[in-house]
Amino acid sequence: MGLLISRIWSLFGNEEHKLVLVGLDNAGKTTILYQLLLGEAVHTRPTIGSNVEEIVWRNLRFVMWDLGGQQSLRSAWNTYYTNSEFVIMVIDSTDRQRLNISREELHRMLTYEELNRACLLVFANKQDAKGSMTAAEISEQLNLTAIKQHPWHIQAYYIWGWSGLQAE
Ligand SMILES: Nc1nc2c(ncn2[C@@H]2O[C@H](COP(=O)(O)OP(=O)(O)O)[C@@H](O)[C@H]2O)c(=O)[nH]1
Ligand SMILES: [Mg+2]
Repeated sequence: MGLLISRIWSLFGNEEHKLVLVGLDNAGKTTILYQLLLGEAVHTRPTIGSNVEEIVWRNLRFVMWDLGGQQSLRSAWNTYYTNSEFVIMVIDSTDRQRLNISREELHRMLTYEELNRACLLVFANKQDAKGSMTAAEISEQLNLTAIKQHPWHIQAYYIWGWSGLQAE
């Protein structure tokens, strides 16, 4: 399903790779991650912070958190960014009200030096839900075209769509 996902899978080797998985609460992060990892993942430190999880699968280390959480925690999140090669942002495509929060957090995150070399993958999730925004709308709302320093891709997605996407 597109270049970025292929690049994620091409990371397999002996070295460990770090990915950051973010999105507002209820966006679908946990669901997507567990689907991708087929239940084989291991939680290493489930309570790094109240809403930060670290999940290891083979040689991939995902640090996952809910955006829009406590401000105090957020300031410490950049310490988890170091050497991350991918930022995966999950958007609930039905959640129009809070899209601006995701936009602000995304652009703020990408200014961190620790993420200089990171590629960005945005999942426009819940495409099956009634009234969901299209990936194009979300791309515009998130102002993705303003991102020049990072390769990025937005993927229309929903949880039951995985088998189809895999076949691509
Ligand atoms: N309709 C629909 N619901 C989804 C989809 N993905 C996740 N959900 C639901 O959204 C809710 C939040 O998912 P969760 O993975 O816990 O979100 P998180 O807070 O970002 O980790 C759950 O009830 C999921 O079943 C999707 O593609 N379509
Ligand atoms: Mg979750």
